Amino acid sequence: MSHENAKQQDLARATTDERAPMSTNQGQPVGDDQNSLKAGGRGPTLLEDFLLREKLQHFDHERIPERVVHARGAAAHGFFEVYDDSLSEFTTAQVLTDPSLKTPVFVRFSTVAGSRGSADTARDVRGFAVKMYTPQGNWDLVGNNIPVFFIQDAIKFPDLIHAAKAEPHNEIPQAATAHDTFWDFISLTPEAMHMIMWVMSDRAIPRSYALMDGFGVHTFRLVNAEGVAHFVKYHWKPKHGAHSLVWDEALKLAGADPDFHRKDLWESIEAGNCPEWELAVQIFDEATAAQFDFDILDATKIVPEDLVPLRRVGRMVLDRNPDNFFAETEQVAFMTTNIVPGMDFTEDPLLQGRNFSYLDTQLSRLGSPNFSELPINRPLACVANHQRDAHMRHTINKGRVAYAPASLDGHDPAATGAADGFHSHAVALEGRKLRERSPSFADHYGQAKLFWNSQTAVERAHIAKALSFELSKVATREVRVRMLDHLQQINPVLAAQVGRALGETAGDSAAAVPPSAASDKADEIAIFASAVSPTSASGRLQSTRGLSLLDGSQPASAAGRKVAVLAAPGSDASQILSLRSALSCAGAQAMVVGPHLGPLTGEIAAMATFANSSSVLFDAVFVPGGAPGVQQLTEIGEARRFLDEAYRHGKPIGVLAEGRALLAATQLGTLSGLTATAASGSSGSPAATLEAQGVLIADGSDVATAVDRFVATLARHRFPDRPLAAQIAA
Ligand code: HDE
Repeated sequence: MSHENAKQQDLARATTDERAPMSTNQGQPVGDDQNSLKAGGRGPTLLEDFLLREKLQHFDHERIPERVVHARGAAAHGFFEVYDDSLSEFTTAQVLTDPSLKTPVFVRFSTVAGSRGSADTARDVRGFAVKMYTPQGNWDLVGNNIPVFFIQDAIKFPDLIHAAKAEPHNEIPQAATAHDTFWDFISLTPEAMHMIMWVMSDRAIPRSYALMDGFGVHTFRLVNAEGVAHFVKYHWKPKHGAHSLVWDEALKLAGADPDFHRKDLWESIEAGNCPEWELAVQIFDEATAAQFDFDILDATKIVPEDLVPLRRVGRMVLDRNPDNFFAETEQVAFMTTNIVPGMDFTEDPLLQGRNFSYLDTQLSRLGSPNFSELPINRPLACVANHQRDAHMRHTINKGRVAYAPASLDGHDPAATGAADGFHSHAVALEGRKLRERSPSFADHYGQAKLFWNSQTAVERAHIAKALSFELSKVATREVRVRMLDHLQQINPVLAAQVGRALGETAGDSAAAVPPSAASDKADEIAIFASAVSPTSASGRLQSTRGLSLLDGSQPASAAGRKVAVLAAPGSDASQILSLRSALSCAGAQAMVVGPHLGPLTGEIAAMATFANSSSVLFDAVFVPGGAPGVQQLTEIGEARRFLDEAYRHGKPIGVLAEGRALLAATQLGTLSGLTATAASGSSGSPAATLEAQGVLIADGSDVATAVDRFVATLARHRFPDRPLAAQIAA
């Protein structure tokens, strides 16, 4: 039986058919589960009613503790395959070297701080935990969408999490770091500054799980057949690029659709737009590591891609939604200790602490050391050892030998383990026992600067905005000022701009400009435009590729995007059909939003209304022609707002033929001087100016070309530096 079939069958065995005649958990047929057994029609209820007791007792115990971190998550099944056997130079792990293997995977994405019911779009790190059911046992790569971490030593983790979570006296705020205890801890923890730059960047508000990077974070080891080890960093690169929301959109989405990311993952898979990533590795030896000006054991540091380029070695596709959220997504138990022969840990003190923690946490969450027997956790590889009993044991071990060495019943006393079993790499160790931080972990600002320098001006402006937002929510002035001191060490203009938002003088205050609420005000972007040379006079790397999302390195793709088509009775149905088919060819989806649900025009029906949706739920907005329809839309405030808000959030907008009149009726139309009927496209006209900002206005003479141009614009994701955005109230 193939690996994959075995897993399918395994999971199928664990499901029950809900359409079968009802029974108790003991298999007794149930005749009526809607009325309890009573003495007389009006009671009392009888103690002998085992049907009632079982039903209530099970319900009363339905909840298990949520994860202390990463409680809010969504997951999917899929597979991983390597492209070739080229990694066999470095490792004996079959999953990384055998291209004929299609290894089943289960991947859980999560936010960190919020509880199970919190909103998906909170500013937060995203968990990116991959469980691979390999022939050599389970390999869990329990990573994040950010390649570094807040702290260097696991002993600080409880403090970090206590500070980041809702404050303990009143449980406020939910799923947010914009509060005193978090920033108090951070401002007293300089090692967190690099991570803070990432968390305040747009990386912390991804567009979707499918459009974000993943990272193993720590440096790990790969070990080859000769026992030679190399260091490795793992990266997941999304096939359709890494893209983000904008902050105002993320805030609004938390109300409009708290399940935004969860739903996107689910719906993409149901629609056959299966999320896909490439696994990339950075592999280097001890001698190379010794030359870096940072310690590869320090999880607050990346290995810059300019020093060690990525090598793309395989791909992972998520193609099946879970059947049951609790049984799979909730009960899955990831553990950093799940590695397979040919891999090993490093002495990273954060990783070492994690290796204690994850096994431990499963006991309190899942209640028994037999959690590994749950269908979602069970390996496909054969399990054979002398561990026995404990709560909820499923395996029925046969025979009397539960020990080794043993000679009874055919056991071989000389057999102590598999010849090709796991061996820890024989790392040379020396030194005294001490409780202190290595001096090689001491630089806390170098890579924070590297990250800052590697960002575009727009991204820097967003970081400044995010810091201004978060710190403005901190009530204690000393904490705010302490943070400004750290920012000053990273970049004086950043410190000055955030200082200005906080009413403090800091950094290069001559450069600071009055802050606005909108994310992309031109002068706020311009102050961050200065470029930095890639290396300093001393040869130190000052910027590197791989850190910016807006430097043009992301692949252009419209796959997985959702477009709102604003329509009403009388809108041009054939234009909508053209758009729909062009989008579907590109792996994107059109959803018609109208004044009411159901049939609108021709064969077009509205799937959403202005009352139940808004532009934040979409990646772009399109308005077809058809004068009567457009006329109706022009009179609907929400329809005009749809376009204004989409413009403010940098989203592609397309208007065709008479659809132009709706755009002309918006704030954007007024501010840009666009009229309802003027000829489009002449150079210098408002339409030509808007087109350069991703707002396409076409006259309807060539619908096919107009629609193709719109899809190409959609593939560019966002147009972040729109000059009129700050003036639009939406
Ligand atoms: Fe975790 N982490 N963590 N963490 N972590 C957990 O394990 C912990 C760290 C990460 O979808 C817990 O089963 C310690 C770094 C993910 O189920 C817990 C330390 C990274 C997930 C735990 C760290 C992560 C967890 C909570 C510092 C990125 C969700 C429930 C030493 C590389 C996995 C659970 C899922 C979950 C402990 C630091 C990622 C308590 C002690 C660094 C993606 O065991």
